[in-house]
Amino acid sequence: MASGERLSASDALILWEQAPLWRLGELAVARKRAVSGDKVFYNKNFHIEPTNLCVFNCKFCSFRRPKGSPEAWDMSMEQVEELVRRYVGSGSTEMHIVGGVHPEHGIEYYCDMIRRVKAILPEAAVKAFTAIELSYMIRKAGLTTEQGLRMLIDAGMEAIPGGGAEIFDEKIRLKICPDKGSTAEWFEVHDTAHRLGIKTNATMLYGHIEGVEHRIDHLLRLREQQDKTGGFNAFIPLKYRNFGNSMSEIGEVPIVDDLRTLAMSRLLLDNVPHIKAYWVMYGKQTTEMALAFGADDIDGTIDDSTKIYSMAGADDKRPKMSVAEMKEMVARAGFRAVERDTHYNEIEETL
Ligand code: V47
Repeated sequence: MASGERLSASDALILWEQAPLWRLGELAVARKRAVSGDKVFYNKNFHIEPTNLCVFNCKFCSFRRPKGSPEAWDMSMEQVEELVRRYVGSGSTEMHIVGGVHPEHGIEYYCDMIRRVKAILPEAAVKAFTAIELSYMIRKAGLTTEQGLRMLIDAGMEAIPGGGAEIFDEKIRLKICPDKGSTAEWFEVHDTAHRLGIKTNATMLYGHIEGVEHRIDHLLRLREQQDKTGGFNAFIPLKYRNFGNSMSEIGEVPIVDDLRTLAMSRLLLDNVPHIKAYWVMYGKQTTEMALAFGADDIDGTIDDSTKIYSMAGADDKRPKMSVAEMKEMVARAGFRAVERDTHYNEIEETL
């Protein structure tokens, strides 16, 4: 590493398991500084989660409800529009649309949804649908991945979030989400999007039954993809939260494991510019610490618009963070908060 060589799987394992925590932080922050200096990015965003009905039944998921459950929801198009109207004039630059994989809706429905939300808030980018949702709607329509993505892009989709990656190792994936779209499908969607000029994010669900070697394998598969297409904007490690799902007997990993995972993500993914500490999932205190371990993005204002993590046991039941609060957090960690849009263009502060 000191010689500028890329980390191999075996070196990464040694570093991950044996390096002192402070040293990992030091190495990761040095890498972060080389990429983004003293900046830590945030955005003004909100989520739309149109439904928690889902054709898949992932064991780690606390969000899904079966049809007929009193806790299931399935928003109408009018309800989606009503939600978006609340943000007119708010300065939001991103709408993050993700939900369950609905059994009935087709790709036309999702194109219509994108067109309608864009008509209400044209200044906000649509970052929409995990690769698993995309793959399902595109296959259902009998289209190739390229044809399907082109339709959604024409409707106004500008970026793709990182969800659905879970863990790429096929054996572990089969145990935690046996009926979900495969690793190959996830890569097929991201690879095609990159080739069409659409930037995407990538995630990794860690801290359940996988080992460090599976996390390294996951990160190296992403590094290889990034070498080919360069289309990943950000990587987001997602800590498994154990409330209210069918793997609840598995405990949650300690915070030091989160910090090592963040630092190792920064060091292994030497070709991915941004490492995001998603504050909704970590909670605010761990997110502040994450900035000492190579993260340069904390995600956004959220405005109490996502339920995936509160339903899985995250501390904030109604997650929202003001710009002032984000700036204070970043300053306490010794960095400078910079507002960005979905494409990481910096947004100048208006006084
Ligand atoms: O794919 C579900 C994860 C993801 C649990 O791209 C869980 O900017 C932990 O991908 N414990 C969806 N994680 C969320 C996601 C995301 C979030 C924020 C920003 C971006 C981005 C992407 O949530 C799922 C799954 O990996 N998840 N259940 C759970 N119990």
